[in-house]
Amino acid sequence: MIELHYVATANGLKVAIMLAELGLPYRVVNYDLFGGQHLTAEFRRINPNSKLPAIIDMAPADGGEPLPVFESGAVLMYLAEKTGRFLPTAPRDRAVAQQWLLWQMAGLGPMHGQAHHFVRYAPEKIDYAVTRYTREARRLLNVLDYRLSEARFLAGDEYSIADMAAWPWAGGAALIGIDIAEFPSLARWHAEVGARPAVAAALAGKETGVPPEYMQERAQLTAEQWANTFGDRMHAAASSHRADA
Ligand SMILES: N[C@@H](CCC(=O)N[C@@H](CS)C(=O)NCC(=O)O)C(=O)O
Repeated sequence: MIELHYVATANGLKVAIMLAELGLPYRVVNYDLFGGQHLTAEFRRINPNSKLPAIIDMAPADGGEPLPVFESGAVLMYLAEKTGRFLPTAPRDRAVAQQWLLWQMAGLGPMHGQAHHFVRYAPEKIDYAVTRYTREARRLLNVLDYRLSEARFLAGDEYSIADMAAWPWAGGAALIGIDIAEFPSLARWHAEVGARPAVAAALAGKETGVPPEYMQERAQLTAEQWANTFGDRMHAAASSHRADA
């Protein structure tokens, strides 16, 4: 049994997709990010970085105590290794899958994340930041389009955790004003992956589906919601282990 600590953002969806693909039994613990439910000492013991998603494997292969894993890319790799699925085994193919997974984690996700922040969440419109990050977001979609013009999936012929990681971020580009129809190979791949029953199930699931408040083009946050996600309360959680904090 896997416990999924979850919010239905792009990073959360990656793991919901993987769990649906695997058909493993899992239990979802949903968090209200804007309400600050992720800022507790209890959740910090699961993820010291106080971000979602994370999992706890209640029955790890070594038979030891429940194992928490955080960082969505590490969670995908952990589940792939646990089950022997969705990560190629041949060294060459595995290297290709891992490089695209890490490219998503280090590039596509963080840069699109900044674009979403400055386009959708920043209380003031800062032209330089909007331009800098939406241009970079578009550049990364071009990289994805190029790769998918030469291969069916990111790792090659096989659908893998690299696709699961990149897919929710590519789809979210609409919210920062980018239409992925501009990128023909990316759009072809996006439709093919999106048609997988597990992907549809993760997107629409009772506990994993995306609520409309996460889809707002321009988010309206109260001061308290702001403090919980981008402001003082979120920062204070990182030093909460020290008496002087
Ligand atoms: N690199 C991390 C990013 C996790 C992350 O930033 N999660 C967001 C939701 S997508 C979050 O928990 N935000 C809450 C906050 O920043 O307080 C991963 O891929 O797991």
